[in-house]
Amino acid sequence: ATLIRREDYTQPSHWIRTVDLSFDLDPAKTLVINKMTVEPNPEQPGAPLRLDGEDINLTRVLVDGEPVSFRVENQQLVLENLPSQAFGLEIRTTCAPEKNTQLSGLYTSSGGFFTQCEALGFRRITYFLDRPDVMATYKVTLKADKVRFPVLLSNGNLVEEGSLDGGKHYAVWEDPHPKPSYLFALVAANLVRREQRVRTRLGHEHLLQIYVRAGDLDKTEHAMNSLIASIAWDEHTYGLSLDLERFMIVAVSDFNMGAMENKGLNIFNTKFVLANPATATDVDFGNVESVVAHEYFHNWTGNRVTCRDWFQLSLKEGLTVFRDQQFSQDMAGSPSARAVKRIEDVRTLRQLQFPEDAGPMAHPVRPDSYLAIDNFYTATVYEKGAELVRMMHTLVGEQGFRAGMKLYFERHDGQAATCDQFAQAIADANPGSELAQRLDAFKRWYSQAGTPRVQAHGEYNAEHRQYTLRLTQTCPATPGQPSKQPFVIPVAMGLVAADGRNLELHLEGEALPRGKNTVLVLSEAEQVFTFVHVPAEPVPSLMRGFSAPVVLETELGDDALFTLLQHDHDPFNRWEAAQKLALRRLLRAVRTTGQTEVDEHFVVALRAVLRHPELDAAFKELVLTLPSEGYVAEHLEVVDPQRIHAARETMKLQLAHALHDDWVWAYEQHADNGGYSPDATSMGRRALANLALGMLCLDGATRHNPVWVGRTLQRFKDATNMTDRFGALAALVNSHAELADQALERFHAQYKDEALVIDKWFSLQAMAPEKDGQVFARIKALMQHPDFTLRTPNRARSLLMALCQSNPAAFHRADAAGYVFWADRVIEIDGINPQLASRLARAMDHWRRLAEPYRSAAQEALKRVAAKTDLSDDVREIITRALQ
Ligand code: HT7
Ligand code: ZN
Repeated sequence: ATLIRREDYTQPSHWIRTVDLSFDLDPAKTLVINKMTVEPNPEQPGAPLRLDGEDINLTRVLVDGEPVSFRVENQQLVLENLPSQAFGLEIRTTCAPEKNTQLSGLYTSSGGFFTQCEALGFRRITYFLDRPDVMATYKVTLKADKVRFPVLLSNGNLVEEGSLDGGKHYAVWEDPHPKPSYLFALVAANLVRREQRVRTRLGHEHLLQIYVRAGDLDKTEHAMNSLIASIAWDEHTYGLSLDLERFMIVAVSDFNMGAMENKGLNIFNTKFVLANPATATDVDFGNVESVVAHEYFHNWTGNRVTCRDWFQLSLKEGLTVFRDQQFSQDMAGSPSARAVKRIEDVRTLRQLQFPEDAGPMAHPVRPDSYLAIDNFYTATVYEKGAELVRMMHTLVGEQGFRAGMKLYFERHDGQAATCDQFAQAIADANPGSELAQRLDAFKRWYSQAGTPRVQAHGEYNAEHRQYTLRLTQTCPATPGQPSKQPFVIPVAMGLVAADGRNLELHLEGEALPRGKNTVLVLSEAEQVFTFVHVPAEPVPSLMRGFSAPVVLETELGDDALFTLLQHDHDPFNRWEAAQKLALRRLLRAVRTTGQTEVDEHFVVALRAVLRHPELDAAFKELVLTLPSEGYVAEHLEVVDPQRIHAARETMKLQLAHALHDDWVWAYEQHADNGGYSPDATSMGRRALANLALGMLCLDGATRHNPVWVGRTLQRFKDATNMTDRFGALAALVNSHAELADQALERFHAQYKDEALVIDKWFSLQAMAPEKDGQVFARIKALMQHPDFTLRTPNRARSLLMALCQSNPAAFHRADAAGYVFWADRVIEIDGINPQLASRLARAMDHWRRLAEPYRSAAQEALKRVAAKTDLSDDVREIITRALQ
């Protein structure tokens, strides 16, 4: 395995312009004939052609129809003395899809054939220049048994189909758009479809199709609606239209990630396409909407303009996440629902990306090197990458950003581009903007890893009615980057008076006030901003809407936070104030007695939010949900997962007691029993009702009061949709109520044939709050359940990721059993599916910050995995970094 470095990028020795691929599909032995037209790159005359290949058997190589000499070295087919002009190259190989448990390349799932080529899967299908800057047009012929594989799909347009001898049939597909190999796809399976013809604003007709297994057709309506909404949104928002006559989505149950944006033939993990009210929760509905949109938006940001090399991954992923977040906000509608979506996105960033930036896997949004690129499909590249785009948007404004996108496509449509070129286009379209003025400094966000800290210190001068805000920034060292240069940080902010007024913002030296909300740009290590005509000492509301991916270290006391919670115009900062108040109390408990004591002031403030006549239910649910154990850990130098768990569980229980009557009120007001609709308001009501039920059930179970536990079981039985049924089940399981086992059994029996629901059943049990080791014991027992398998990633994740990533108190055990279990599973899964194994391996990223005895035991487990000589590059890279 060799380390690949960004600075080593060179153009390919040759360009491949056309590809004519033919597949004779057989699960045991598929024959692939690949006929290419190849042009030498004039920049590298006479260079040999090195084609990538992995786990395939080479049977023939012809140049312009003639056999030639070749050699295979380091998984590359090397051809020398090639013609100096364009030539034809034909390569025949075979592969064994049914043996492909890695799910990269061509594999079988539920008896059908599917492909996954990003990032390096195409080389597992045929020898190729498997890199994103080599773009070709493809013609694909598929041959397969007609009965077993009645549906034959590939990218582009169907140009021919028919029957063949021996019970086979064939289909020929042509994709007119040049594309990199990672966007190639084929499907051959027994599927049914929902389809719809749509006419866009420009008057073009398109055929939209969603292919699923026969029993799943009734779960495709939401995905179809989401696709139609995405098409309309991209046309309306960015003037980007669908450039294909036919756009297909196919669902597959064995898939390493969420979905894949193959040109015109998106392949989806079933989890992110199938949803109906009876089997999917509101969260699932939201995920389907955003993943369908995400993959569709890639058609422009990723496919029409792709990445020059894999270091530029965030060019397509960060931008497309930003676009899907914008879309989901627009779909949510009201300002309050938009804020809820923003809070959820920030919560995800903090839960996944902040820890990544603070650990051994910290890397810039545009990484500098990798061993296995699959390890860099990270929260940093995706979620932090989206925050970078969002900051550009903030610095140039809505219209400026659209102009920047327009220029980006004018310049780079049909090309393989870089992150620098994207930022340049946005800046060039907005000359004079804060971004254009500081572009070089802004681009440090792409090259410097780590989460910057912003400290704010405010002083009010009553005599001069001035408020001075001193902002400073620092950034912790990350692997390979001991010191950092200042970042360009947009600080959206306002000033809130103690009586709740949001004040006019008038900066010293400026002729006019800026209104009640403005953006300061912090670009130095320290800057001072002076506000004039400030009538009374204000509370600063900083980083409104989370305007930059930083940690704001506030000096605000509880009273100031209570003021923001009550009065801030910015809903994000209202929520943030509540989080800070809870976090402060949790940290105090963890650092001292281990037990929280919630004070009356805090309870009163939460009650005021819960009972507020105007706030939305969804927002209330977010405010009343305590920071996660992982988020608390982020704020500690030495982490004792058991202490954090105890502190958070105690606080939850105290809030369950203290707000009992309020929870009853909230439940009764919001627990509708009417028809299901996946709109933001109804989802918010269900979320709050379920939170309230969880608290009431916890209170009841702890006090041995059967009333609410019994009502919860009844609700579980009577529920008319999965959100409510699962919410009630979760309330029983999470409170360790005696009735929980009975409900779990019933749930399993009811949904035994619904794989995605059974995944939920596993993960609910794996994520239950640990109590006396019962949860860990149950997870081990569930590994033996007849429905459990490590071969289907969704199922494996439902138990293992749930334990190792999402249930710190069950995982980090004083007897080290969690770590032993982790090491065994990483090794076992690595032999099946290295991508899945390396995701699980990351559960130990933060072992160095653990308190003893966890730290030493974790290190021992890591060393045991490292000692295996036959680890995949994927797992080796993660383990090596962790131990460095
Ligand atoms: N662009 C897609 C990435 C992806 C992927 C990467 C590695 C291995 C398997 C994979 N499946 C999909 C998904 C996306 O971001 O849209
Ligand atoms: Zn993507």
